[in-house]
Amino acid sequence: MKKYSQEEIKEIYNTPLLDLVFRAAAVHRMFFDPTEVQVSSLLSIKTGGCSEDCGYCPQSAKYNTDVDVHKMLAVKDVMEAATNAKAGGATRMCLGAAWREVRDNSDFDTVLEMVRSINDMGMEVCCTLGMLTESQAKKLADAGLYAYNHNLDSSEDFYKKIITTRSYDDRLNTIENVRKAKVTVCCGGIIGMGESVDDRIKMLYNLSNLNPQPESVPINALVPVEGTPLEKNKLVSIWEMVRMIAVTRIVMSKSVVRLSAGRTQMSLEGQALCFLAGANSIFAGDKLLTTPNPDFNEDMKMFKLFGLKSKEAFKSAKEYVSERMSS
Ligand code: SAM
Ligand code: DTB
Ligand code: SF4
Repeated sequence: MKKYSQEEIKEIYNTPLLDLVFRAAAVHRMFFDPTEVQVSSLLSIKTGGCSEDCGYCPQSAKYNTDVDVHKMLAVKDVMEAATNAKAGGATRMCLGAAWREVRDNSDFDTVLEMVRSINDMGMEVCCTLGMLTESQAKKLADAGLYAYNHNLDSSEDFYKKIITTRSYDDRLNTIENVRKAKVTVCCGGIIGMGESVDDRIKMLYNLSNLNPQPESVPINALVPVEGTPLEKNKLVSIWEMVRMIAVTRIVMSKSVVRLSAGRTQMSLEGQALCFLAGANSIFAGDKLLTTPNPDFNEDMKMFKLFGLKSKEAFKSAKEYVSERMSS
């Protein structure tokens, strides 16, 4: 896999937009069927009251937002959500908890049970629970976890301006623990927080130089939420989103690139350009963790209009998890 320097990534980033999309679309076709989009469903299993101060996040206890704080959901409610998501064509169930880090307590045991049950249903399971130790990552792997989401979110310098309660190195450390447990890595970032183009380039450099590269890369457009420090941020322009997706596709050509938060702010035409530029995954369902997402039926109409289909996946996911368990 070619590794790009920061200068090279900058040069790619600054390519005239339509040339850039053309180039990214060509790379996309070398490694993927461009008609297939992997559909994930996202569920918040523990909402709000988080001790971190991530400036973008409505779930931080430091900000006064409209989010209803909720303790852990019951396993049966999560199973019901997973069953509905699978029936709708989702192949991955992503469970999010507003935790700074995982603690070895009964809530974690419940998460492990959720992971086991969803894996048994034949869906890929992804968790995003904050920081993890190596032994916690191993426990999740043994329960059948397919992927762990932990984003770098921005450059190291900009990160310090957005979050003070943990460091970039803490993030990298958790990613390393996930790797050691042989769970696949889902790691990306957000644009629209007030970062510079150089911050975006540095983030893409850091992501693409993880070894191995993350299997999936979510690109989120900030959803500005009232009560958070970034509530007044201007919505990110679709052209910046298309550019970001295209560069991500070129520098991490074998990774699944997820057009993540912010789709309710985008037109169909804008999303079409994102798919053309190499996005090949979305979150479906009318809610992300706490903020709205497009209606599921509208997304299916969009797929039909664009000639896209939900990727069947999982064949290899179940194999991957069982091979890992026996190795
Ligand atoms: N607590 C865990 C953590 O911080 O890793 C997991 C949940 S956290 C909500 C997962 C990711 O959601 C963040 O890393 C960030 O990229 C994204 N996110 C959170 N709030 C967002 C917002 N308002 N707009 C766009 N993306 C957001
Ligand atoms: C990611 O990168 N985006 C998703 C997922 N990983 C967990 C979360 C988006 C959250 C948007 C704000 C919210 O709904 O609370
Ligand atoms: Fe907590 Fe994660 Fe939100 Fe940060 S992004 S406040 S760690 S839930």
